Amino acid sequence: MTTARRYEPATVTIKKGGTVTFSNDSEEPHSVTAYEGRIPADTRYFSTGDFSTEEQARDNVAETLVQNGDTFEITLTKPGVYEYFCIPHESQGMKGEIVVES
Ligand SMILES: [Cu+2]
Repeated sequence: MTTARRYEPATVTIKKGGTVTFSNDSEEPHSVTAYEGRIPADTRYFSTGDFSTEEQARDNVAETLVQNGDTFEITLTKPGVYEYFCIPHESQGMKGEIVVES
């Protein structure tokens, strides 16, 4: 997560069972929040703040925020594409995706 309000890189490809670590290298807080309809079916929803639905995450923005210097890790076991966004900066295009290969 960068000062340009972007995830860098915006697309990451991993093998199933792999882990992605997000690091906030900017001065302002960001979230990593999955789009509920844009992750593989029958997959556990994820968002920073440990919310189980996108609506809950959006309703509790303050609890989703990752501060400067902090990290968030996610391990994904199901192949597919996982699209996510930053709640405060979604409208500015702060979005990314994780591609999990089988
Ligand atoms: Cu952000």
